[in-house]
Amino acid sequence: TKTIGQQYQPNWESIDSRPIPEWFEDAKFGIFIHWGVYSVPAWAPANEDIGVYAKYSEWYWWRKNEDSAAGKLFREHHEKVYGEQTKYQDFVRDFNVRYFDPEQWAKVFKNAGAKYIVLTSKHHDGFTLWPSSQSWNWNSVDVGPHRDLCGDLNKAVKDAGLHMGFYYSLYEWYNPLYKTNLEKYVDDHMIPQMKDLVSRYEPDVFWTDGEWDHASKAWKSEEFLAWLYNDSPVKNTVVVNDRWGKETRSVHGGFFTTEYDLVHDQKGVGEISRPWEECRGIGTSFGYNRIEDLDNYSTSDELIDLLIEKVAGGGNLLLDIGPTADGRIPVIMQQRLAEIGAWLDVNGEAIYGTRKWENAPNEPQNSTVFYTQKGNDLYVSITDWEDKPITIEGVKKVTNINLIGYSGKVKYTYSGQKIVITPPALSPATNPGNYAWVYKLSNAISN
Ligand code: FUL
Repeated sequence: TKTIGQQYQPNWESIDSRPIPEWFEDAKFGIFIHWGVYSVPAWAPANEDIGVYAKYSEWYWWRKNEDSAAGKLFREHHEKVYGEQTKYQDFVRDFNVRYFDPEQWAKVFKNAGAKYIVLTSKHHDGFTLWPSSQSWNWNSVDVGPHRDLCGDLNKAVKDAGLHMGFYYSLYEWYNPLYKTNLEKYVDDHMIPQMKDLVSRYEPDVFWTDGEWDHASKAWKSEEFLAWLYNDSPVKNTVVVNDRWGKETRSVHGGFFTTEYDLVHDQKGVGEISRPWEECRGIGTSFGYNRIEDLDNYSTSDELIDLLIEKVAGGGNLLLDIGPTADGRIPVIMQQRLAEIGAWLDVNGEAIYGTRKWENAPNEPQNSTVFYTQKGNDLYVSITDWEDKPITIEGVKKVTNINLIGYSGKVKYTYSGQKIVITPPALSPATNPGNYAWVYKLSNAISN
């Protein structure tokens, strides 16, 4: 079997044999950031019945030119607010990031309990958040903020002790070279940009996207990954996803991705055998959408349950935030992150460094009981408190059961590999927290 740090060949068989650095599976919770020129109009028809993708505000430029029901809504909005003459490129003037404070952002992320960050270095509009010489006059140093946003956040996030990563879109909607000469685009634009990003900022996650127009051969993904794994400064730590060509999702690359629970492949999430990661926004968009209100946002309770559910299924959660064009993380997003962090402060041991419990029963869709394991210990997370007994089957005679954060004793019975827990009567003074509760079953698992 292969180990990290050995030589890989530029073909999928070899690339796929590289183990995914363990830090990623242990991390469980990351924060995704969609931030760019689209944060200026910051709009999508969140409340229309138009499907998941048409509610993404970062697609503004494309949608406004699209001949579709969603396109019509974007156009109407654009013409009404900005006038037909206003071009998407004009928005860059207002992408001023005036209040962007990378240390404050990093503090928010750290307090949220996130272990890694993924920032859009370049979305499908081609605008780069670093001074890319391949993206002359369409990057955040030449125009708009006049700041190296990738560099500034990279430093703050790493100083806070978190892993830093970049999202990078392979394709660009309106780059003339992309349309007319794909090979030249890949050789002279895309690959140099990717190598530049990796060499400058040494990210631990390289999260590609926008791969669907072409097969991985055309993108030269295998060559790039061989370079990344053999010769780059992050060859021992870097983790990548599965978006490397129209045939690669849930098939090739590093961890598999789902997005608002959608899987872009032939197999489906149930059969996923590699580490995987679900990404989604707190609301219906990745980029900031100014028309979303409280009804569009998931509650802290829902987000904590989502994290528990994904981790119990063996996955990570990459929860997205959309900062504003003037560089602020909307306070409601900060509040959600803070509550997740407060819950993790108490219950994090049931999340970080755990793995899916292989003996977990097939619970129904609406189950409120979730399992993770670490060593010989089993964690049972309850997303809705109920006073009735909880039965867990297929376990050894445990040495102890406790409710994390609660100092009282937990009563249980054991017989025939079956444990029945009687939930303690919690009072406001003894309740360890809100939203979800975790029983730790010490030595419930035999190896
Ligand atoms: C998608 C993109 O098209 C969305 O805009 C977003 O970046 C999401 C994470 O990936 O495929």
